[in-house]
Amino acid sequence: DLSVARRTILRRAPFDEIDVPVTLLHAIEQRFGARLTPAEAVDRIVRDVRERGDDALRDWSQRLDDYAGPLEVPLERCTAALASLDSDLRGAIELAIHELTRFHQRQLRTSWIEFGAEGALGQIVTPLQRVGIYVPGGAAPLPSSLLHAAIPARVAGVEELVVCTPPQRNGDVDPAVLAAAAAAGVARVFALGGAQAIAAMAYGTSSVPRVDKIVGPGNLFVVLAKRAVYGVVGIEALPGPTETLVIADAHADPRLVAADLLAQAEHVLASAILITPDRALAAQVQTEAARQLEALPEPNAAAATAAVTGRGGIVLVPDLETAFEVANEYAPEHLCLLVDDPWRYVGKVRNAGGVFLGERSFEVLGDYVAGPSHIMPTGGTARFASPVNVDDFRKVISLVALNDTALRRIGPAAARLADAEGLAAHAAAVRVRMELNAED
Ligand code: HSO
Ligand code: ZN
Repeated sequence: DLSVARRTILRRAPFDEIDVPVTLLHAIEQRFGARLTPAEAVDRIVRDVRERGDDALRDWSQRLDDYAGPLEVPLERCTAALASLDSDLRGAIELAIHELTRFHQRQLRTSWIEFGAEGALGQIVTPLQRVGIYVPGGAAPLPSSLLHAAIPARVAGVEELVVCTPPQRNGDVDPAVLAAAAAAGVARVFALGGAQAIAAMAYGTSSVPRVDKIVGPGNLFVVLAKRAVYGVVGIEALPGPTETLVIADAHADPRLVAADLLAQAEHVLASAILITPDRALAAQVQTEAARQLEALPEPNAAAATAAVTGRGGIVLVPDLETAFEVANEYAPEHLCLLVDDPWRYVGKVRNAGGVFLGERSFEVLGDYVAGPSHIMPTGGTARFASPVNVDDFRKVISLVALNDTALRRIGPAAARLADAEGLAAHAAAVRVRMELNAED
């Protein structure tokens, strides 16, 4: 029911109120000798890394990740990981890189300079020099997330990519992540996770270089740390748990609807929601989802169950018109249209990270090989934010090269505005030139 749904599954918990692993809170309590909120703990970790650099990094890695190995993973280990990768997987990574490259090349904006009688105006579009990519690790390392940040950055022309990814329990870094780093041309990889990794890239330490911008998803600590260092360094967003919203009508195949919901639902803390005007479809999807859940291994099945029951579900609406209204309000990361003739509805979409049209164009393709980056705005931020794209890695420098002709036309207005603001030196800087002009 729609009004109930609006108060429950369509109303997300704020990103900083989601579950935190008890073990992590416990480790923090031990280290600080006090019960801190995650945000307070993150602030202290960030300050500590800023003040003590590498020593702080080693301390926190030891305490929170139980890791005492070297901070940096030598590039030779990445190239070796790529060389010894199963050839199918290597081919898949190469295909993903190819499609990501092709898509992002189409996004490139150009610099422009317009010359005229008054001189020239323009903009120089220029890449960021050094970018840090956080790649989630631990229980669920995602090499594809490395590619979906690194390739748009490479296409943008970023000189140096630095990756931080947490060490696993056995002290190793996931070999597929290392291989992806080598394939994507990453310059340096650090076995470093959590808030300490974000602080290291933001401030720089003896081992970890300071970057211009940090991108990529992570757990709550990572996201809180990105928020804490924003301003010292750029960030692309505060990525929260992933979410998908499927709009389906009577034409949809319940097996595919259920498959797409579960595919997204198996991510940590995900939400998966179906909106449909068709009661019969809703019932079939429910049966199908239960059947498909049984075929899933653990811990995926448990995660998926929580996502479709606790944080997601099925919302019945009177018609498709209402479905799109609700979807725009919710502003999902992924909006999947399993309806007859989906192109008819594209114009109705106002808020979504990505739109997937039709049964053969589903989100899992987008997660890996379709072309756009799968790092998309979550938590309703699709109201104002975009997926990771080439412009995240480039900036504009404005170019002003005017002559006396321009000065004669626009100078007096500048002087007048300066007078109005009481900025006498500004006004004088204009008038001294107008006087020089008058002398010639
Ligand atoms: N669906 C996730 C991305 C991902 N899926 C990575 C698999 N690997 C968030 O868009
Ligand atoms: Zn996914």
